[in-house]
Amino acid sequence: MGFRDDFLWGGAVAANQVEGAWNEDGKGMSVADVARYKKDVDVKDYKKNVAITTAEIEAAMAVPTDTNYPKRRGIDGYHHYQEDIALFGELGFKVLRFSIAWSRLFPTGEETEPNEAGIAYYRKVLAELKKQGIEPLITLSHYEMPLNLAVKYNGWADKRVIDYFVRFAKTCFKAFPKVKYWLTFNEIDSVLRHPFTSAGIIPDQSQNLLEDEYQALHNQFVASAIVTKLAHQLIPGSQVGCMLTKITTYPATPKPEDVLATLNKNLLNYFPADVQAKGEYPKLILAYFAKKHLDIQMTDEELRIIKENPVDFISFSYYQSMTAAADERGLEITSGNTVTGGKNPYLEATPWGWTVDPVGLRISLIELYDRYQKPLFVVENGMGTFDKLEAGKVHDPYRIAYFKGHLSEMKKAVEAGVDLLGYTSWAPIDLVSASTSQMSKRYGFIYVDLDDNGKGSGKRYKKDSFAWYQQVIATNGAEL
Ligand code: BGP
Repeated sequence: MGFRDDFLWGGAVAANQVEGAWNEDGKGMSVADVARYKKDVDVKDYKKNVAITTAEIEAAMAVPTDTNYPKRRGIDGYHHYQEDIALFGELGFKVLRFSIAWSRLFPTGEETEPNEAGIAYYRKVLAELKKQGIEPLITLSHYEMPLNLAVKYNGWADKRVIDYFVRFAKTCFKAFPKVKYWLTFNEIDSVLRHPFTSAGIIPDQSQNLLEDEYQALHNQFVASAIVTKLAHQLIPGSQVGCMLTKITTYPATPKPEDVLATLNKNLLNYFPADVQAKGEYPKLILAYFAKKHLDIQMTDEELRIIKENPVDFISFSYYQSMTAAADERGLEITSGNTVTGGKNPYLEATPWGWTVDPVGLRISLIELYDRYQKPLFVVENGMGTFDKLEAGKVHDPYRIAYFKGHLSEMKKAVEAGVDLLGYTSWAPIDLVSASTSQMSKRYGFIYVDLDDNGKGSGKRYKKDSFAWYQQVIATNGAEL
């Protein structure tokens, strides 16, 4: 028993990391457009890389160019979409996961009518995919809400943003009625890690940041449930998924306190998917809110909507595993109760310190399927590393080894009975890194000739891994 006959092999990208064209055809500024490439910050320092202040946002808004703001230019996918989709066709893709830039359709988020030029662009993308026989999987929100909503409302911390998002989603369902697969929020749990890019929360504007983060999450749960219902109504047969960051977490040692810390860490990691898949808040999370005096505004009506509209499938990203150990503050369900990031002596890591753990993917697939009993979709997995272009070639045996390992373990999970709809690698083409705004952290089977400062021809080259993945898809994963 291998992968199902209609297994959806493909790749995943996000508008803000690919498109560029940040101010073309009526697009408004998004939160991604103020993310800077920070030359002075250690590439491994994730927190510092994604941190932003009101002063930095204001300064960025005043900059009229894309200089030093790599997400404003991406890989110029906005103008290369035909060429890029043709390459995905050549790879044999069955599916392409991509996102729609909310600020292309609603420049400030508050308009009552969409920007037609934005809709026209995605219609062209969809037509191109159709030509190549590639099914679209659309993420509605992938780290790029209109900047205006962040500045004016402190993003998703404010319930009014729910209505703006619903208007955007409804516009998409009406404009693109043939699209069957949808995801609501990319890595929804990431609100707790990088509240600005994920939910438009500007930390120095929050009185109580933790409360705002959980309020934003709740508001996204409500929005997700409303648009799940809408998708089902407007596009019969459509399938809507949630999307979580899956970092397989092991106890740092068999010490019971470390095992307990791991359990608590996992409860917290899983809870957004619990709400979206089971339609209810886990009781332990509600107890945690009460204990921490987090006053999250949730109405009975909202809880009813969440209950009545669970997602159809569970999707997730998987890059790495980590270890958890108890710290001196004691053991309770909070993101601050564990020490993660400790070195796992059994695993190697990428230059960015991301552990390479194929078995961890199998563990996560089994854990998730057992927990939710719903179809799964791996919508991100890949290796971000340095590549070298020499005489038009990139030899990347390390990337082939990474994928080989992960796909072999994924296959074993399927053979164990996990219902898996598909797999989209992150990312089939080099793009701007979400956490560091770098180009040099490369993921693709296709090399893009641009450096961290935006210099280069922008030309696309097939890496050695291109032919390897092509073969995987052609044999439906029989040859890895
Ligand atoms: C996920 C995001 C992606 C992506 C990926 C790799 O968290 O959904 O947008 O970029 O991680 O991360 P990075 O680009 O920081 O290497």
